[in-house]
Amino acid sequence: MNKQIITGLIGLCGVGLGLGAQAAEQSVMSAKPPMQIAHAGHDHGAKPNAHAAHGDTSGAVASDAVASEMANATTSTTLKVSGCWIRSMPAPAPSGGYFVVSNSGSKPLHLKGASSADYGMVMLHQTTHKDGMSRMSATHSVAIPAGGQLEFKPGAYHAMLEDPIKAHPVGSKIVMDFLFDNGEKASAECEVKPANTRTPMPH
Ligand SMILES: [Cu+2]
Repeated sequence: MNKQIITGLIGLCGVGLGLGAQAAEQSVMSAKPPMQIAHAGHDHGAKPNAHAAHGDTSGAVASDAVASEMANATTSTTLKVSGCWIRSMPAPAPSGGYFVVSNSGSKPLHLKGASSADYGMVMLHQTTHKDGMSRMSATHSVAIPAGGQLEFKPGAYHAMLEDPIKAHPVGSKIVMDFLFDNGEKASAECEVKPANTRTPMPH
């Protein structure tokens, strides 16, 4: 993973955005297969083969599994997704999706995945910061505390929306569905915002 690609990944995750990051993103997109994105986020050092095995489950296969489970899921009465927005990026660059998941139930639950009819693939990502570097990795289980909430935001957990079905101009609304490990789902309407949208500092 060379420095240019890592810079691009940071841009994808919304930590830093600019024309330079967008240009680097193009090199990420041409560096398929997508498992390289998941690979970038792992830091196990001495186990490259374990990375590859994990990466195989992180892309389109996992996305298909989410889609079929989503179809069978019932709409939750205790899990809600609010404040959803999507950072507009020109295709074929992936766009980041940010939102707050709240759980008014008495048990902690996990977000397993997300999907949208407007995108070919939606993945859950986590950005981590270590030794002055930001990395992102695919994740399939994000804990939502009982009676609490978790914010998906730039520089932290986020959704990555890939393969847009059509152009999504700034101001348009996109429906995203979210799948949880109790077999329930939630939907949110997400507003498309400009690429340079700034977010408040973590609080
Ligand atoms: Cu990401």
